[in-house]
Amino acid sequence: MIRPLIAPVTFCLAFAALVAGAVGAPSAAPKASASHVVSITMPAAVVDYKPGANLALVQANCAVCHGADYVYNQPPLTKAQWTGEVLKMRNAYKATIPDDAVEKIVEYLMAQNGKVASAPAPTAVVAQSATPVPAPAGAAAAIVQAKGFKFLPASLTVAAGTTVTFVNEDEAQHSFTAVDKTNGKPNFDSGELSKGGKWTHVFAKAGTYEYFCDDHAFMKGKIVVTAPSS
Ligand code: HEC
Ligand SMILES: [Cu+2]
Repeated sequence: MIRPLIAPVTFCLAFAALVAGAVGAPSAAPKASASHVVSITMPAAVVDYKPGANLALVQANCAVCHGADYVYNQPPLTKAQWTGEVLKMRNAYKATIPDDAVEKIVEYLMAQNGKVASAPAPTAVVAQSATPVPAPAGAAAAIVQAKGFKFLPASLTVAAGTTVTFVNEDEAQHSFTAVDKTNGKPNFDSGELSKGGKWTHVFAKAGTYEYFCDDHAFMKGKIVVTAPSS
């Protein structure tokens, strides 16, 4: 459903030509190859990221590999889908995006090309407005990782209504499993996730949810869900 573009191919060719030019330069005909290199510079006319909150983070983390057209050519995506895209860049394409940048980048992407989920949007269904609008409170997203046989962050506090994405970054399988102590039933359970596997859960009700890994009982974490502020 998501169509990639051909930009990376162009980029790779241009890059290869640049490298070839640079390698050739010292030995043979320096002047000729120098002008050759200039003629190969990448077209700067690719689509730019538009102004908005956290723009700098996006430029620093996303512009390395491809242009902003990748973002603007998508249909509007929901917050969960944008979070998935950013995590995919990291898991599948090895983008080095710091954990604390993911949520902010997703905020930016939502403001640029986001689809507000039609489900429980409490107050403002922020319609297409020219100026970027901060995501409505209550439709927030957060991420928890299983990494190095630990949950990161081990304790996460979110407002009710937040979608939490659980991601396994380890080679080993992990699960995110919470059991209701009063009746022994699962509060939530991601099931086994392999490396790169992710699972999302919407925390609708306030409360403290302690969870563990089914395979590694020493892995423990908790999600504290606070009542909606409205
Ligand atoms: C390490 C390189 C790299 C970085 C950094 C990177 N991407 Fe990508 N991105 C890719 C590759 C590779 C593709 C797939 C290209 C293809 O198939 O033509 C892609 C594709 C996409 C697509 C198209 C949909 C899809 O899933 O294929 C979107 C949207 C996207 N990237 C957004 C982003 C955003 C937002 C960031 C910054 C948070 C980012 N990318 C950072 C490498 C990267
Ligand atoms: Cu585990």
